[in-house]
Amino acid sequence: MHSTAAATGALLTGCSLATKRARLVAGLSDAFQKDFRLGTSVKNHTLDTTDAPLLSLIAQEFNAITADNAMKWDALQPALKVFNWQRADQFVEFGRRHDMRMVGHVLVWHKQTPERVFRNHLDESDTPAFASRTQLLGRMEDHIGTVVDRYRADITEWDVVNEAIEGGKWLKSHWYNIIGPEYVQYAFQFARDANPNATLIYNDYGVTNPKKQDAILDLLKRVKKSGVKVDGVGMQCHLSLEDGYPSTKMIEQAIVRFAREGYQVFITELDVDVLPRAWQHVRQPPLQPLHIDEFTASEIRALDPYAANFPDPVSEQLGDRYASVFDVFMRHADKIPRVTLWGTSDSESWKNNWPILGRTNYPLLFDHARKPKKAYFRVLDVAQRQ
Ligand code: 9MR
Repeated sequence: MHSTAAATGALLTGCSLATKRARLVAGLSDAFQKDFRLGTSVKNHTLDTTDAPLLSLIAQEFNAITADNAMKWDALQPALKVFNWQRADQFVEFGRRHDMRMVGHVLVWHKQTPERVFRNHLDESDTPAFASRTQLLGRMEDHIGTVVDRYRADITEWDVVNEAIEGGKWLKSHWYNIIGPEYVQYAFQFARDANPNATLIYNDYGVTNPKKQDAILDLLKRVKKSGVKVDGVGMQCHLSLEDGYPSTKMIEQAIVRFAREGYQVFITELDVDVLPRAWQHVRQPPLQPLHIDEFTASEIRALDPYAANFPDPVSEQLGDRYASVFDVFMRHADKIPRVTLWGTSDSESWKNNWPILGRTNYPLLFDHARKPKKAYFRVLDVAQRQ
């Protein structure tokens, strides 16, 4: 099905870690075929420009895809009852052509949802009053029903609700404030009604924090009690090299805990930030990042240290980190149906622009020139050691 040329070329030229067996592997996802699906996210830009080399690399190396922005509310329903399917259709067409598992991301989130969704449309003032609970539930039902039904035959895994918990508490989003905590169970109910056979996931970041786990498990218990089934928990896994947080052990504990509670565990947005965290530089509120050019020369050296090149020792460290988390995923492959990276090549990563705009980051498995990195071969090595 896939052409083997690209990966074979990569393996032959890429790294001494490639074993003889590695040369026989068509792509990274093939190496994990017996363990879990290996996915990546696809950017709007990639779909808009039909970036053929990147799309063929994706088809070569991965067997699952998530649209990083094309299926968010603002993309699919920019104005009330006005749907725009163009990009999402392209995404699905690509997945279909390559027989990939397609993940719908995301039905209900507080971000990338037009403010008007939460407002009373009959109120024509500049700052219209909030929608009523009934109005908002109606819009949610309409959005979820329309979207899930349209892609019923192709999208069998949905991130239904994203990031409802902050720290150990409910995030006070418009969804929460207008509908109450039941908004989560309604979202799952509407998705289930629209596609009873789909795998429905609750997705969140920072889930290695035990307080956050408690809150997520409470949330899931509420949904279960209401008679609605949630199939899985999505652990985003945006990791950092700087302080090794969260530790591999914490990641493992989270996987084991969610699985013990009866949920499949999906690794949904894996990447490893190699730059200093720099959160202190985000303007708050409203979480506005500064551009790296706004800093002094010495600050730039500290905050964006690898702008010219990615030093070997750091590349090794990145490889170690990837190898250790994939070791854990392999040990728990019976609980994990899919591991998805949040992007393919370093140049497409959101981590180049967050929490500072315009830095040069190296969080993924393919470098800025789309060549496989040491980390790629370390991950491949984990697959082949078993
Ligand atoms: O990758 C997405 C990036 O292009 C967007 O600017 C960003 C804005 O909200 O969302 C990114 O994806 C997020 C995902 O949808 C949910 N988890 C966190 C991801 C990184 O911010």
